[in-house]
Amino acid sequence: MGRMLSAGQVDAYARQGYVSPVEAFSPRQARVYRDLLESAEQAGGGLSADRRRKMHLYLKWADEIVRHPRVLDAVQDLIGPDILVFHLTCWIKEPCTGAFVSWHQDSTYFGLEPAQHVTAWVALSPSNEESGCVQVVPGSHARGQQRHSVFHNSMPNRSADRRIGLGISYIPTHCRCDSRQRLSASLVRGVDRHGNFDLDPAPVADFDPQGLRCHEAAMRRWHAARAELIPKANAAA
Ligand SMILES: O=C(O)CCC(=O)C(=O)O
Repeated sequence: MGRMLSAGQVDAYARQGYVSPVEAFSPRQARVYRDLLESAEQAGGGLSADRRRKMHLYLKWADEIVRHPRVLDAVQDLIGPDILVFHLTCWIKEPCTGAFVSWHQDSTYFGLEPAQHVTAWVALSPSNEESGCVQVVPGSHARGQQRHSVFHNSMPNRSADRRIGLGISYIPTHCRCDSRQRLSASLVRGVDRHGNFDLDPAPVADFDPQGLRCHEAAMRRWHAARAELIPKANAAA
């Protein structure tokens, strides 16, 4: 028995590459976070693609989610006590729209060594087949890096509500990124004894100027690293 996950769930994760569902907080709390997201969308005149990434660097409530004890307890059961947030994407699908995410492996873009990241997909609205939830090929995590069309995706949102989730990618501090571009990350639990990333500060308030500067700098580095890593991963596959 771990801090949050049962032995059976840890075992299922090792075999299948995912464990679901895990209750981090109540639907009422998820609604509070959703309202905060929607206020941020209004305040920012909509959120650009980059502002939907690593939003924990400039939105205090998003920082609260990435440090949520129940989320971190579940992640700790899988990757140990010293934990960084490597990346975050806010995945929004508007109601009754055709947008979908094609089959892919996050490791193509992440370049992590060892490839030990765990993504907590934290739902802020109902995520199910109708609304286009994430689908996973069980056991595909054990097949290494592939060139094409593997191993998770999500279909269009056919429901009447927005489908909103935060995909938070956590790594143990001993992971390093195989890009010349040095990246930043957020230490959310434990100690960083490895120094493989520059550590980002937590925001003091939503949209505070220091948080926004930190977010912009982190995204510049992220794009530079992606431009190196994607061709490299495809060439190696
Ligand atoms: O939320 C989605 O629809 C896709 C999520 C995803 O592909 C990911 O987290 O890598």
